[in-house]
Amino acid sequence: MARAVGPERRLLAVYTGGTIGMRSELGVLVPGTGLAAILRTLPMFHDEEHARARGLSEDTLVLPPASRNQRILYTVLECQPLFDSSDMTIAEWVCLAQTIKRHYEQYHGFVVIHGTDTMAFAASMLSFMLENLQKTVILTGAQVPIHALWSDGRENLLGALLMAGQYVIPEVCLFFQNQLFRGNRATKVDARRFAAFCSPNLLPLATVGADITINRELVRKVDGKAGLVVHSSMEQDVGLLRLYPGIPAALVRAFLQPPLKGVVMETFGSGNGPTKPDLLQELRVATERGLVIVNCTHCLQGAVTTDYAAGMAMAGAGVISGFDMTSEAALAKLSYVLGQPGLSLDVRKELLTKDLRGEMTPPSVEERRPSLQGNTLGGGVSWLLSLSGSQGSDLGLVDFNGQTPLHAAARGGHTEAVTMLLQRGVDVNTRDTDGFSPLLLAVRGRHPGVIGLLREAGASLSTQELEEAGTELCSQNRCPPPHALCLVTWRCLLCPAWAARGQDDSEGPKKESRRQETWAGCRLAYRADLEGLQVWWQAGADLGQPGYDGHSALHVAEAAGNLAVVAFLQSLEGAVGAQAPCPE
Ligand code: ASN
Repeated sequence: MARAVGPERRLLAVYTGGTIGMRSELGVLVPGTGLAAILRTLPMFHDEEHARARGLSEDTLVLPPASRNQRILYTVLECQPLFDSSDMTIAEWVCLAQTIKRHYEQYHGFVVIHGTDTMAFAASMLSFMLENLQKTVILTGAQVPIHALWSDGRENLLGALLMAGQYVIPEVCLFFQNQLFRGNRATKVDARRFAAFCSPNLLPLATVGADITINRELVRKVDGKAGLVVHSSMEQDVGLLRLYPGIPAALVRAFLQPPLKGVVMETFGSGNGPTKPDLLQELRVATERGLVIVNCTHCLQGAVTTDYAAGMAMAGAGVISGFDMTSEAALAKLSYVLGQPGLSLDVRKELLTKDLRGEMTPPSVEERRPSLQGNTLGGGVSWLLSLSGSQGSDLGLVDFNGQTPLHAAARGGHTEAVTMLLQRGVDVNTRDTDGFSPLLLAVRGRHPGVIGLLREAGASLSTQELEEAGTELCSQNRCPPPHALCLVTWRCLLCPAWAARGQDDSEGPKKESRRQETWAGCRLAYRADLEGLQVWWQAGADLGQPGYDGHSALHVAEAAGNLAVVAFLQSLEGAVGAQAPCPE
């Protein structure tokens, strides 16, 4: 994930229909043409003066400046026909993916304007169709038409354009009510409220308020060399079956008949279903015939497990766990996996259990054991120890994020487990795929006991970790007083260093994150977050580092009158550059 650079960012907005552009006909809403013409009349969507001065073509709209030296230009491509999204099918979404592919080189990013009713399906489908995506694709829409006096459409569309224009988030996302979700994690949860979507099993990738907070850790990394591939051969004979108490086996049998090739079965709670032999028999017959059945919970939140016999029975009948996937994501994944030519059934089933586009969280190391029989992490580690004998060979096992049992124990603040692992000689400075160590996770979780144990065992934060941590810690209010503006936006024009930065944007993300690192202490000092400062200090961070504008944490704490913080920082002797004169 990177902030997009360059004076002009060009976006393609593909308008497929949906309430956002609908009009009332005979008392009901129907898709409406001419969205671009409406946008042209709204100053928040088009700066006519700039467009004229710049000599932009008729079909190009330009947003008012979002930042001092960047403009977002966009073209609205109106589909024919336009749809209420209830009429969208896999075939329309394939066309959409192909449209993106056709214009991929011309534009920096893509916004898809879509009806909300099936937007989560659309986002999930697109996420599987578009492989090796290196550009931002954001779906958005509205609950109320954009031309109405009170409409969420203006904010949603503007937010989507700003996010796609200003950031490179190489994923299919869904933007609604100030939140940017991973598309295949989102689901529609309200028919009327503006907060129509949620992402029950994954935090938003970004949240927009006075500041834009990006959850960088969650944003998927790209393989820089691979080109975009569009998978158009999606299997259409896939379906969704929701179990209910007492569902007759005969009805299940009728549903599972050919030509159906794959089914997402929504089960109760953590993946449980009726254990009636006749129903299980129908499932078993179908899976043995080659029908692929994926188990998803019909609960909004949580995952499929085999904690219960009623869940184990599903697995016993050949049903594959969909873990914490939404049903929309599972259906899209089935369609994608079954549509791939030339794969054996076993390979397809294997693919379904893997996280392909960030759509699921497969169980990590400590969750691969029966969780309700020993649900403390210490229990999990003991289990691993019993497997590994005295050598601790399996203790280096990593989950799909490259995290070891020590990461898990440190993250959860389990001092007993950390002690056990360290005694077994695990690598204290092991890094996960993002380069994060157990020490960083303990700092984030604010677990001083664990931090102490790890430090004693020789753990230290890498430069990269301090950079990443700085980014995260500074994500709310990044800049210390005395400038009031600093508290609203990190682009405080009053700060001399920021002003200097504006003249040279070529310094790159590395330098930016180094600067942010030094702000972390300042922010904590301003908020009088003594605990936060203490854990960073305990982990070896240098709290004496001045911020980009020359203020140290001590200066900030003094200016804000945070006496406890001042006392703490002064007590650190030598660790804090308290003697440096305040620059203002
Ligand atoms: N029926 C509309 C659609 O999905 C609902 C909306 O967009 N809010 O196209």
